Amino acid sequence: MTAKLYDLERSGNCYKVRLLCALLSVPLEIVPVDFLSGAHKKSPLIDLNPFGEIPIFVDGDVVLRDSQAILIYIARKWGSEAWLPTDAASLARVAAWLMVAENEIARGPNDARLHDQFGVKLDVVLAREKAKRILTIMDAHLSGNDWLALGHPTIADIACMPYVALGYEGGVPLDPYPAISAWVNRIRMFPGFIGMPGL
Ligand SMILES: N[C@@H](CCC(=O)N[C@@H](CS)C(=O)NCC(=O)O)C(=O)O
Repeated sequence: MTAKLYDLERSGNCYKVRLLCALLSVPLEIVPVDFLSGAHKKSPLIDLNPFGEIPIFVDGDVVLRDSQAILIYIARKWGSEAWLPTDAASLARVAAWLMVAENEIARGPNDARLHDQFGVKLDVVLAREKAKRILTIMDAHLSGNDWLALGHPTIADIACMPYVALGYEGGVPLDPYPAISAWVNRIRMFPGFIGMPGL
């Protein structure tokens, strides 16, 4: 049975899932969600995810919310050990960057874009400050490393890339961060890479 993704085209969180599935050639049924009319806050979607958010991923009996959790599932089920290693230290290093996607990146460049592109009311000055803080750390890290967590690409790179690359839509362009720009370009070169609007 083909896995199903409840999706919004301009969502970086949904895009991460589409991207990993494309890279691993996992067939995916895309179910567009009428986000503007709040379909994700109503039945039947709210029954699948009481948090009222997308992406939602359904693979048979398995119903998952949260893009990072979904990447873990896809990598473990369809990917090689490389995308999500099982040894303790490597797994923890990948997890640490998944947390950055969920925290510093979500509250930095993602929030700035939500404000500018979707009119979400939030403190955009603070979001841009947070964005600059995490982008500075990432740029320094990527100056000496090709990939975020390990010496090869992992789901950490897939989880962190979209909102960093889309930051310019929230007034946080990548021009001051050459190592991040080079990393985004390396990801673009993956066989099977797909983009999304703005990226
Ligand atoms: N931690 C979740 C966040 C998901 C999320 O914020 N999704 C947005 C779309 S990109 C959403 O559905 N927002 C609905 C809302 O906040 O009301 C993930 O990584 O999937």
